[in-house]
Amino acid sequence: MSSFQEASAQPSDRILWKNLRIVPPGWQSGPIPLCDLAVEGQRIAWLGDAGGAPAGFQNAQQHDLGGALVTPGLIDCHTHLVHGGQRADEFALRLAGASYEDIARQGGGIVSSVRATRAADEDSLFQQALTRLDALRAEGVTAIEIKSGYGLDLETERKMLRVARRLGEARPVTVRTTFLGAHALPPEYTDRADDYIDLVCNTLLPTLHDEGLIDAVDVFCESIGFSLTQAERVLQAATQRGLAVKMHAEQLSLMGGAALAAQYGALSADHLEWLDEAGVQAMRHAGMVAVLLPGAYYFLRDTHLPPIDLLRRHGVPMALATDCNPGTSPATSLLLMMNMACTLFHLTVGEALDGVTRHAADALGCAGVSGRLAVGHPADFAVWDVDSPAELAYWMGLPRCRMSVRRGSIAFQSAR
Ligand code: DI6
Ligand code: FE
Repeated sequence: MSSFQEASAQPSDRILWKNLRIVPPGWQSGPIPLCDLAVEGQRIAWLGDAGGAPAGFQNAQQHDLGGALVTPGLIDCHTHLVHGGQRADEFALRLAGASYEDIARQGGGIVSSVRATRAADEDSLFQQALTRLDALRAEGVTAIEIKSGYGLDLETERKMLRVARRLGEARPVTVRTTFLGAHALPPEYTDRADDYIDLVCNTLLPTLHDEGLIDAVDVFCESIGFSLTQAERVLQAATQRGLAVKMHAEQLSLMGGAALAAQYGALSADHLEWLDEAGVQAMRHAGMVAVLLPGAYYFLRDTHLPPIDLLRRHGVPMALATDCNPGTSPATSLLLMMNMACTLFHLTVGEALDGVTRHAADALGCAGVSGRLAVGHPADFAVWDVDSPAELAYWMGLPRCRMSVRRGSIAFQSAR
């Protein structure tokens, strides 16, 4: 894998990518015309009919893609990629009948990952996360959001966010960090949730933001997480500092978190299995993205579907993400999430593809990523060894990504 770093160190100034077929947004069916794509530095400089590039690119370095399908680089817009250890034993307990909430209330669940994350040193956390990141990158991922939230104290939240930043330096991938201090109540604050929210708002958030470690702020608003009132305090503290906000909302019950997030101009509300029509409308009016996490739905054997038809009807864009985390979605395949979104949530292939490209970019506030292939946008794209875009959501595990390009340079190349 280290060869990619070398390959991407210096973007060649001008490159002409020839004979590709760019899957259009919202693809339904039908043939896709051949085109060429010219890159200058890190951005797309020209896009058009095969053979029609401006004279200035005719002598540029050229790569013939032989008619391959190309999509924007995939974007995983909701992950807990950095965490210590794993929770396979808890999975076994759930198979034997315990519920996720039971386990959380008995001191397992998120808090057991907090213990493991606190105990791990920074390099070990980095190595564990790097393995997961490389699995995602091998499927065309060029941008990823990474949350904190398994530290729940200053030192460990800082360690997690530093690891997230380091991952973005070690690999050619855009990393956006999200501070999720309000993920769970740390054991030392048992029965003192409001005091912990004080710590989050008055110490953790301002300190880590001043250290340049936070791009956005998230809250787990849930019966086993934080109340609406507590969540609102975190949103206030974040927006007062000009930080973008988002929320884990309506995953296990309808609490009104999505509507609250809308009042604060959130980028997204995520999970949303129990979202109602009022929440959908609030999200629409606030211009939010609905981030769907089919891996968690599947792994918890949930049966309560998110309101896909309401989201469609009200025009709320739907993004998809892995939610990669040790408790509810130990998933490192965004393509598998597309498959699950189609089979479990009844998304179309075009919706699933938009969900891991342009809508995922919007869920990140677009900062540095676009999820769209257009002139002036970052040259982030993935090249696929498939005949039809439907194959991207069809295979369950077959490696199909030939290569990815991020900011104009090759970021991943398959060994095939
Ligand atoms: N929702 C989730 O799906 C994860 N966090 C959250 O707020 C689960 C985290 C875990 O179980 O470790
Ligand atoms: Fe999550």
